[in-house]
Amino acid sequence: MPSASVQSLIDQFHEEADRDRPAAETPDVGVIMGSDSDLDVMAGSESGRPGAHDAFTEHLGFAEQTDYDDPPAERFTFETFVVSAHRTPELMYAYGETAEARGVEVIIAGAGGKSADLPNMTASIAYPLPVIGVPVQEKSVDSVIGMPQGAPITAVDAGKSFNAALSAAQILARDHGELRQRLVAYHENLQTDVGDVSRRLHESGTPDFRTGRE
Ligand code: AIR
Repeated sequence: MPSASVQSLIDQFHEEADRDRPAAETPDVGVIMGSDSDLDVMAGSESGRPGAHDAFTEHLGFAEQTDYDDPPAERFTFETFVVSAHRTPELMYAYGETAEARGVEVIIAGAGGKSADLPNMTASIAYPLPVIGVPVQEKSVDSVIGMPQGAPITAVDAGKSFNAALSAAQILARDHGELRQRLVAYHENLQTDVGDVSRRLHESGTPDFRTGRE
């Protein structure tokens, strides 16, 4: 039996699935993770690597939707939940089952450990919605990507939730030209960064360049 707090989330997902909200008001991407201990990898950490949250909010102009009745003004949004395949299987089922009806177009699912089953199970439950799996640790890779024939999942390398956000935006961009433009602009900035750093390295010489980075 789900606990009261889990049941209230399950009920909310079903209520939202029954509503007929305009696409601009529903979350376009669902980000779920097995535990809030996955947050530094899934969202990004201030001291470490950036993650999906950073890619969405800092590079792609998305906003996080935290209240279905008060959606952000931004056209593209994502929602974030902790959903554990093993601790809360009913919640995982309800999330995957209602995602499409709630307006979600692509799910990013991350889990760590050796039994990282949230991405692969969600891919099966939410099918035909695309699911991008994020192995939170190196040891989670086999568990995330090891799907039987006929049960697809798309996945990124261990820890690369940033790329999962870009992939989700690529999927959405097939129907949304403005997102395509943002993806192209992001890539152009990447190129500029490499060009700038290359020139600085060359012109300062390795020792000075290295000192400048410290
Ligand atoms: N996990 C949580 N429920 C099922 C699984 N497989 C994963 C989480 C996290 C790891 O187990 O995704 O990476 C450890 O979770 P915790 O909550 O013990 O820190």
